[in-house]
Amino acid sequence: MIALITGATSGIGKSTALEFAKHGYNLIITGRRQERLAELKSALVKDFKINVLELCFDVRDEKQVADAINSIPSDFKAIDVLVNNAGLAAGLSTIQDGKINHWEQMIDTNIKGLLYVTKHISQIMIQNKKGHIINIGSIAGKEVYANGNVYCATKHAVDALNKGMRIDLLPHGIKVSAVNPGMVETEFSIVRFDGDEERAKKVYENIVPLKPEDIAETIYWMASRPAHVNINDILIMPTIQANSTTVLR
Ligand code: NDP
Ligand code: 8X3
Repeated sequence: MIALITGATSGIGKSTALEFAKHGYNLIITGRRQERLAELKSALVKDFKINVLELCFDVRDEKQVADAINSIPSDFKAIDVLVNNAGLAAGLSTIQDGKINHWEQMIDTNIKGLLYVTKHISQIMIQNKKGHIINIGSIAGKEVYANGNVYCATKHAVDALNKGMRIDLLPHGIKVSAVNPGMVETEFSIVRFDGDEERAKKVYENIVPLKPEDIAETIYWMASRPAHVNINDILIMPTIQANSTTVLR
């Protein structure tokens, strides 16, 4: 079995790579940070004796996506699972004060990047007559919170695309699912606040957030249901979080 995981250099994607490796999957791991991909590859090969292909590319660049996917050798082409995980929030501010470059980064990564990868990989899955696409959305794709405007919009788009892809790929026997997490402690908030680690730390202060492993286990569980079962959508929250804004601290 083969899984391709985007954004495997950190957080949820990295934990998902470890979870699938634990269950014997061979992996295609992707991200922009080459060194991290190389480190993860050697750890996975050493610890789990699986085959790993690293593909270093930026999901925002359609040519890079196409070239990387076209370079996949035939022994890695029978992709069973695609985890569309690469994504980010950039900034947290009102619409009137939002930074255009933050908006473009989120739209280009979370929507367009996910689309580019999906287009190319779904074509391979259609040829193979099998596959499962698991999209990582968010509670931000189900609700909108103050200052979350554009990030929430991109995750609402992922929610819509998850539903749309499921319709389009139904005749080809390809499953489409989404995992929508609440707060997960990863590098997410460091990225959101442009590297401000102190501010990021405060997001998770005095709470027990989800761990990336919790999401990874859920993704693997979805992927390992019997052939006749598809989990369309899961919303998974830390126990201390009732919705986007109600958090017990
Ligand atoms: P991290 O910042 O820890 O990981 C993000 C991953 O995405 C990294 O591996 C990064 O790799 C990759 N990535 C980002 N931009 C690009 C790009 N342009 N091209 C290729 N890869 C990219 O955050 P998380 O693990 O938390 O985030 C993973 C997903 O989970 C995201 O879609 C996020 O929106 C979603 N999510 C996160 C939640 C949270 O609270 N943490 C809650 C709900 C959803 P690299 O930098 O090497 O390119
Ligand atoms: C990440 C969760 O609540 O910061 O998608 O938007 S939240």
